[in-house]
Amino acid sequence: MAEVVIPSFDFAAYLARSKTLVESALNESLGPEKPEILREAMRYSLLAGGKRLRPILCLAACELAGGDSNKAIPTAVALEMIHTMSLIHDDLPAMDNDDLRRGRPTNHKVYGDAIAILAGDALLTRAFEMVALRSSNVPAERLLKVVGELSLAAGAPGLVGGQVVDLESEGKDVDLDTLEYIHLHKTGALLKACVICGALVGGAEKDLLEALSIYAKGIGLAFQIIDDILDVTASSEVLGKTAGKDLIADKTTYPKLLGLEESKKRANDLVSQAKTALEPWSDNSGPLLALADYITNRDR
Ligand code: GRG
Repeated sequence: MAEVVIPSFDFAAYLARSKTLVESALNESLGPEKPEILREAMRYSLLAGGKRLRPILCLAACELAGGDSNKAIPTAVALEMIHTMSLIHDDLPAMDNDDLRRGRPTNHKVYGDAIAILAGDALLTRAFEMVALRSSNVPAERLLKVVGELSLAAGAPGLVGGQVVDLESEGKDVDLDTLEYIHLHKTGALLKACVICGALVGGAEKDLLEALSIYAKGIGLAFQIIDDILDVTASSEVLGKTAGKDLIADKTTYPKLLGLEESKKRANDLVSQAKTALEPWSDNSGPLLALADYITNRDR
């Protein structure tokens, strides 16, 4: 009997294809904002590159739920808009005060603080417009749930809350629980929204949504641990943002609390737990499993 050969999943090709799709959707997503300076500032940061991990996670989760990922494109764009807004605001002098992002001068360095704040605000609100007004052929009750998830992820229960605790913790001794709180909110909440929103558009049932929440918690924390590690091991050129910022700002990080080796081990364990949660969907979870590995193996 002929041996059955299961084609292996070509992650590099998948990533390249998804990234091209996302870049083109992002490029088409803006306009015709007025005045021109606002449009320019929004485009400057949104189209500055980046790994596009969040929209790709959203599209992959939609497919895992059995949906057509084309219908999730407005939601995927919305997630990247919220992420980009958070980077613009995070870089402001009143927050992390950074000059370099995605390999370019930060938004406020080019457009000034006021326009940078407003460009972030416009991207945040545009994200909700993408879901509510620019999605097609997705049942309204699914879109309503997506809007709810995005609100939770961006607001006090997510990014904003995590950022406040992060800012308040600067220069203080922070324990592992607080560090985990910061990262689950500041970074993890949006990553969770990516897979949950994608799956909601795809029509996921409760069991898949629960599994994806566990998956997202694992990859969210692992992502941040790797971010902390790269801050001390990689160069600004490779990262496209200022390396060594955590040390300068006297921030508590995983490497500071656990050491580099233990931090790497913890990230790997979290990714394993994340992947285990998707075992019942093993026929179609290739992209999400590979994305989880990509998070721990990345160099930027
Ligand atoms: C105003 C609603 C509102 C929220 C803003 C400023 C803020 C609240 C939160 C900060 C959130 C933040 C910047 C978290 C860091 C997340 C992180 C690790 C970003 C880097 O993500 P990558 O590596 O970046 O995916 P690229 O550039 O590849 O997209």
